[in-house]
Amino acid sequence: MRLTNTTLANLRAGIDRPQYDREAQDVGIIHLGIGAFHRAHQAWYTDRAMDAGDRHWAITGISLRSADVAGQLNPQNGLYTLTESGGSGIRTRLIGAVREVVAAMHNHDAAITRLAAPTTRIVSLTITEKGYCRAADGSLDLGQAEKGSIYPLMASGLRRRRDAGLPGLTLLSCDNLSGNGHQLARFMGEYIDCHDPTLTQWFEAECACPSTMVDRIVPATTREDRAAIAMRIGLDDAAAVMTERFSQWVIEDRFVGHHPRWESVGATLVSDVTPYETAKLRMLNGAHSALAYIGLACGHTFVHEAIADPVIRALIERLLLEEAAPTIAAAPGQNLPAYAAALIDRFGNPALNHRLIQIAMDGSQKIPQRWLPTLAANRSVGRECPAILSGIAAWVHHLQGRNGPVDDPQAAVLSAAARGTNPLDALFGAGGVLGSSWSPEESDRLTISRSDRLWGNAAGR
Ligand code: CS2
Repeated sequence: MRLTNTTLANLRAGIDRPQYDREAQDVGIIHLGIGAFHRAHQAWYTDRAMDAGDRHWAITGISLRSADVAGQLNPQNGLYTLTESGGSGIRTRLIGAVREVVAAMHNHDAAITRLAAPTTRIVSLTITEKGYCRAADGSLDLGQAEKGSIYPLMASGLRRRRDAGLPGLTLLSCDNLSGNGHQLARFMGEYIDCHDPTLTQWFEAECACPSTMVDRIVPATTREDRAAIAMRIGLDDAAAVMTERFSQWVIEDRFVGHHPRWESVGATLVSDVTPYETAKLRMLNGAHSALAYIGLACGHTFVHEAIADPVIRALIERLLLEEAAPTIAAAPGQNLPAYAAALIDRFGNPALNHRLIQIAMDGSQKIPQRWLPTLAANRSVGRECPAILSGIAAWVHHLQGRNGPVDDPQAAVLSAAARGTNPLDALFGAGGVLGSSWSPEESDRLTISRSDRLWGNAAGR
């Protein structure tokens, strides 16, 4: 029996559930890209904020590319369960914050209507790095932005609000980009400038794009997970999400109007997100990408297996403590060695079954913020980064197709670069695939041969 409003009475006792009246809540948030990560993170915070007494923050999800999530959630009246597993056991909560999912490719006007509704205050986004259509020089790739991206949709929604005399919106990026709010403001501004310059001034004056740091490891849900959840909750949940116990959300406090009281349920509002975001991108995500490529090359499948491999673990500890951490100006109270230790512990969580291949996708979109700033900062003080260089060597190996087909929006050009005579130049050199502005300089390219050996040691044993 499927989880819905009407079958809810059959949900097993002991499963936590929202106590507020779901139907009585206005939709205050439109979320673009309603995948597992949003459902395990921002929707979970919002659900608990409404449970704690805040009201009218129901979420309408908009899917841009696939109707799959609409097919999972709409027949369940937006209901789904979130299961957290870790050292201290397992717990499942029914999440009530999501009202509906609109598949924009089939129902464009309904999506615009939701953006332009008077109750809407916040548009949040988890569209992954590639969803922003960033060009190699850091500006908006206008050609990409035309092809089913968020920008035309957002511009239409904003225009309709302005024409109706409604207030502007807070656009809240929850993706792993450095300065995600600043980048979103820039890209949205560039799109509007090009397509509807009459909207520029209104957008700048009436909308805000705070930056956020989001952190929670959310593996893709598998068929086995769904079967286990059905046993646990007594109902079939096609939209079930699995995650770890840990969660963190640091938000720049710069909203247009109200926001949910996320801070009452564990989020932190700050004036500057940069130190948290830099630590997260360079340490957690930097280590994740290294684990993915080196781990796959060594024959591992899951993150917890790769981190249990002593050679890989030593490289990851080096990346965290000797390469990334020294490049980060910590905020008061931020303890980077403790953060590194906690990360090693989180990566070791065997309950997550987090696949390395999931992290390995879209390397061209991730590596620029995860590894290259660490390389550049170390280079400027004459320090080498053997662990990151091992990661780069293993990425090249991955791009050569040794772990199966490459899943990346730039797959064709990356694979050609990796199979050529000088992969590093083709990838990182001036005019290379990642763009010359992200290029590590000559010295790093020369030391790659050493990293090849290092990675070779890890792979060869
Ligand atoms: C991962 C992230 O898939 C990936 O690239 O590094 O999704 C990571 O799990 C999250 O950022 C954790 O907060």
